[in-house]
Amino acid sequence: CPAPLRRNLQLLSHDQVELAKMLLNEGQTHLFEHWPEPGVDDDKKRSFFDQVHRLHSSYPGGLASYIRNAKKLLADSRAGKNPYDGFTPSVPSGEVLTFGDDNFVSLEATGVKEARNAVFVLVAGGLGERLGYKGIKVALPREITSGKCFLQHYIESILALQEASCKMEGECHTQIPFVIMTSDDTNALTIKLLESNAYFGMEPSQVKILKQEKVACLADNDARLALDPNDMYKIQTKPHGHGDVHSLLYSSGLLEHWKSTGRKWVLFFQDTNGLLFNAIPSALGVSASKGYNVNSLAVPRKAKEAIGGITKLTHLDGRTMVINVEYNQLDPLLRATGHPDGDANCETGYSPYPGNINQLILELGPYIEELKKTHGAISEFVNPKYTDSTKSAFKSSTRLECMMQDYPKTLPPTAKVGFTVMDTWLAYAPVKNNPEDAAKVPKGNPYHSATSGEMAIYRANSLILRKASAQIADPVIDTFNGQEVEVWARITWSPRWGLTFKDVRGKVHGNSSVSQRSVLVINGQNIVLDGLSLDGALIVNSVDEAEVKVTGHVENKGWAIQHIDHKDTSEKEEIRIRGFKLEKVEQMEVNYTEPGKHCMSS
Ligand code: UGB
Repeated sequence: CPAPLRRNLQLLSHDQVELAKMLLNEGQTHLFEHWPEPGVDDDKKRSFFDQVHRLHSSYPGGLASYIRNAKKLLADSRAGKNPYDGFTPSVPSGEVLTFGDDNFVSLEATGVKEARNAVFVLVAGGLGERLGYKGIKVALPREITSGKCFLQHYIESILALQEASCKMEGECHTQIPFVIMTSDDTNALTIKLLESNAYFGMEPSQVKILKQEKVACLADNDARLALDPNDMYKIQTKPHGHGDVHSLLYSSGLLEHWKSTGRKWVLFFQDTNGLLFNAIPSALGVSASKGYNVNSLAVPRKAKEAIGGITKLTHLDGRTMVINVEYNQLDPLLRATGHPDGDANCETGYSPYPGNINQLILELGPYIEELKKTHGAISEFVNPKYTDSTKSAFKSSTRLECMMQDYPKTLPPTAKVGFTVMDTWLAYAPVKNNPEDAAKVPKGNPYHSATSGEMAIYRANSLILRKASAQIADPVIDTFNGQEVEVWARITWSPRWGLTFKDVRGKVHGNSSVSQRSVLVINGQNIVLDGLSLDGALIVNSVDEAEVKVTGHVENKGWAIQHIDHKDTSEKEEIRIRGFKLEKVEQMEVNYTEPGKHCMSS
């Protein structure tokens, strides 16, 4: 025991002394070397142990395990050990769905039926450093035509699934649980967003917030914990990654509770994919019909795109697994195993490895069994930035990280691990990159920006309506914030209107048309487009009990798209990162507040 600590022992409780012993056993003497005599900074010394206690209790196996894991991973990293040593990658086979065909429609029906046995988990602890947005990402408008934020859209989608699923099964009391994983960076703002919007219509008791703790930073190859340069009684911490969601769910006791209430599926999703719920019903249908313990959603991936590749890995000893290989590791792995071009597109123009969109559907029973063994610990990695090639010192402190999609790594070979590939236009349009970085994305690769994320929603809705045989005009090409995108009619609807393709098909008749400059907002469940010819802006709102037929020719000046620059600080940040805003010149807005049949004809 170093002398400065020994002199202060009287200040510490029994539990704190035990924590101190653990730290000393793990080579952390330096944490106490600067401690002054008792009487100086005593409160700070105690609060140091409060933090140590938090770091210890929030990591599976405690802080000693964290330090030991770190020592091993740092030694491997220094030795240049490849985490995929002994594994050969190959292209896996999975379910490939075609939007709108009979198989898709039937899987959607199965998925909606299963939804009442599901729970949803949103990982929203990331600050979105790549996007550079100051607020929380789930508060960003998904699109600015309706102005609804991502969180509102997710909640409305879950409620729409709940309602449709219960209706199918002839019951009305099931509430689909919704968990949001936050972090210190996002927790308060997420709660504020929910509370100030009455949980967007969800029962507050349906929503559970689980806050992930950061992990201790590591100062050197011996895994000595880094002290905060501004506070020598504080260990520096950084986020551990979205993989924390598994240990948090395990320690929360929620999994057992869900099991006891008949839940069967846990669906994980990320913070800013505005198209995701187009894919949920059919993907859940795949999980149920194939009996998958793990089902990852995937889309065709452009080589070098910053999304992981789903890969089959075969070890020299015969083991195989189908797993996400992260984007920064796929290229070196391929090069090291006889593919001199590395991560490259094949003749289809895409990488042969489907892109992981980090939407996972896990079967609850096997998930609980696995977590009983691992307590939710996920295989970790470390990514230190070394000062030079001797790899003996770091430029800045590092930490262990983990990813939620690495969950299958510990599963036995008997586990049924599959994946489902869908069209990108239907299922994936995340908002991750700031305008400057997006503008530098090589031509043909997705921007993953606020601009492309919003335009993708109009495109998807237009293509869905086209498939339902409405006549939707071709898009025009325009450039916003240096990104060339297709601009389709600004069509948006509430999730209860168009939850599945079958729903949309039943509400759109072939004789309806929408011009490219139009805006169409549909808010209500029983609204049917029948003989509508739209050239302008139309907003239709209705209560559930109303049945509204929308017909006739609607023409007005509509809403114009105005270019703005992302550097124009006179515009709000959530608007200028898109590079455009809407000038609402003229529109027709109709509200049906009374039950019964109505016909909207201009
Ligand atoms: N997140 C947390 O909740 N906590 C954390 O500590 C960190 C993040 P990023 P990333 O689909 O586009 C992932 O940063 O990690 C949340 C997959 O790894 O947006 O670079 C955060 O709030 C990759 O394989 O993504 O890449 C957000 O909701 C690929 O699938 C989510 O985790 C890629 O996403 C993802 O965080 C993708």
